[in-house]
Amino acid sequence: MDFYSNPLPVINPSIPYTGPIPGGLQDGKMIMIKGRVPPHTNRFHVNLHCGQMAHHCDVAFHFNPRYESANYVVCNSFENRSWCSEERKHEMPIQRGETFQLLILVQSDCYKVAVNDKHFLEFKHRIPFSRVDTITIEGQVEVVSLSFINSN
Ligand code: 9QG
Repeated sequence: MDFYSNPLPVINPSIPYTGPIPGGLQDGKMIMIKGRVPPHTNRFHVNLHCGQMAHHCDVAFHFNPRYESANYVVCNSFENRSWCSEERKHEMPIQRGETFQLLILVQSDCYKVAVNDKHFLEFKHRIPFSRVDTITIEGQVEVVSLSFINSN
């Protein structure tokens, strides 16, 4: 991996954050988010969007930790202005009040998500990842850095 081919990370973005994914997505590309979840968070999400009008375009991947009576993670896509079928995982690797590192790895058939260097879930592509060009991070979360790591 060539260090110099990776764009500079986004440092301490204010949330909500919307910004471009430099170079778009390819098989092997990684998005790394380092941050902290405040002690009283309810939920936050990371969206990989197809287009820059964040709330008006398709979302290829919605990753949404929820802290309710039970803690769980919702994954979904948003297509033609509607949410599609949710995939829920009743496990929470990101604890309230703690720092975390979230890694989204693009593979040919799915997004693979690891938290704190441990594999957490996969989300099969419903929308071709070649359409994704924008990332949004919203909700009750603090982000220290957002990095894009190219596959070569
Ligand atoms: O609730 O579920 C994911 O399937 C919806 C939420 C929605 C998503 C969706 O309201 O929240 O998490 O844009 C939204 O409203 C997001 C933040 C059935």
